[in-house]
Amino acid sequence: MKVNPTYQTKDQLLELYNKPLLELVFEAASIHRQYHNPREVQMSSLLSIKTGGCPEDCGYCPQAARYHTDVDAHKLMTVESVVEQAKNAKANGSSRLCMGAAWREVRDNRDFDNVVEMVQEVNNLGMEVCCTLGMLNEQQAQRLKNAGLFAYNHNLDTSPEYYGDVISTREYEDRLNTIENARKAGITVCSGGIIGMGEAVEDRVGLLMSYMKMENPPESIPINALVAVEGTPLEDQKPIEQWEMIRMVATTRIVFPQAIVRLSAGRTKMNKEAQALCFLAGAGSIFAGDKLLTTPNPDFNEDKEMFDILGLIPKVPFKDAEQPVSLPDEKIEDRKRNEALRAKELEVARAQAVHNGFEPRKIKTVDSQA
Ligand code: SAM
Ligand code: DTB
Ligand code: SF4
Repeated sequence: MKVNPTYQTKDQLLELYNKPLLELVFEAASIHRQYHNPREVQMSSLLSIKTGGCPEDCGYCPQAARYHTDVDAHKLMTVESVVEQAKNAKANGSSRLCMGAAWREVRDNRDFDNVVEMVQEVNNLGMEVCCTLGMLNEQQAQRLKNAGLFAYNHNLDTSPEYYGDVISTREYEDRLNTIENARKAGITVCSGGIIGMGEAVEDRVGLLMSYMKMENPPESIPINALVAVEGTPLEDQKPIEQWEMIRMVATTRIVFPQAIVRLSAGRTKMNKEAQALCFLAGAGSIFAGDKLLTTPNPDFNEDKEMFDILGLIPKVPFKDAEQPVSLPDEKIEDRKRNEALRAKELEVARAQAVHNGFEPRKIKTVDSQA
């Protein structure tokens, strides 16, 4: 049961969201137990592989170039450093790595080739690989799929009605298209939203309605509480009540019984008791590690203590679907062949030069000049 047939209209969803809290949590917990092991919670790590300097105007985002925040723009990380970070995350118990790039959209350039290589390498470590790179077309999605991508994250963020109050540089429809492209390539979809941006409860359930209308709703639905960052248009938003996060998690769980509901950004403002209610109400995952993409998150030890207190166990990778196979990527293989060829040519030219009596050129170092 991908969508719960009991709740079909916006009014029914509103009524559900506003139910007496413990009734709502009880209903969510009952459904959660039918489809999931309630002790298992996936630990997923986030890694910002390309930080800051984004041309978009998402009102919540510290990485938008136009807002004056503490986030500096960086180049894309190297494949080697991503692999190192992935190994650390795995050693700390994470079974999934979500790589985020502050891009409006994916472009077919060397950076994307490197992301494809990152996906191959991290998948070969035995972790579920998720990417969130902005908009992407069908061919790009297919390339990521072939590399072994398990999930693509692209959030609708809020209802279609409230969306325009938060973002103007890309349409709701664009987001739906990107989700569709990932879906067509056979990648699982991770898509959710943010609460606490000044929206009404109608917008929170409006977001869920958007997913209900899909032929295939997302396998993974992250629920974020706004992290209000200084310098962004939403910097003055008051933190939402923890009860709202519990209600949103519970409502999402009831409406999409099979999806993994992710208790995402905003946990530094939540106590363990409120998080416990979220797990009871069906949250099946957290982001682990002391940083989300650019903002703070509880550290590993804090979460380990919480797991111990609540009797939770980290979920192993690929419990719900098979591990994708990483196939060789034509473009990367071509480049590697060309590089090897050029290196060989250089070697031959050097050997020829030595054979003809030319000394290989000595490079002066600062020391030898002294
Ligand atoms: N640039 C890509 C995009 O927008 O699709 C990927 C990265 S973007 C940071 C991924 C998601 O993080 C956003 O869609 C939003 O839901 C979430 N996010 C960003 N800033 C946030 C904040 N301050 N508080 C809560 N969630 C946030
Ligand atoms: C999602 O829904 N939340 C994560 C992940 N998907 C990419 C991102 C949260 C980012 C919070 C703000 C920051 O750290 O920059
Ligand atoms: Fe750019 Fe993504 Fe941030 Fe929007 S959410 S400004 S697209 S990095």
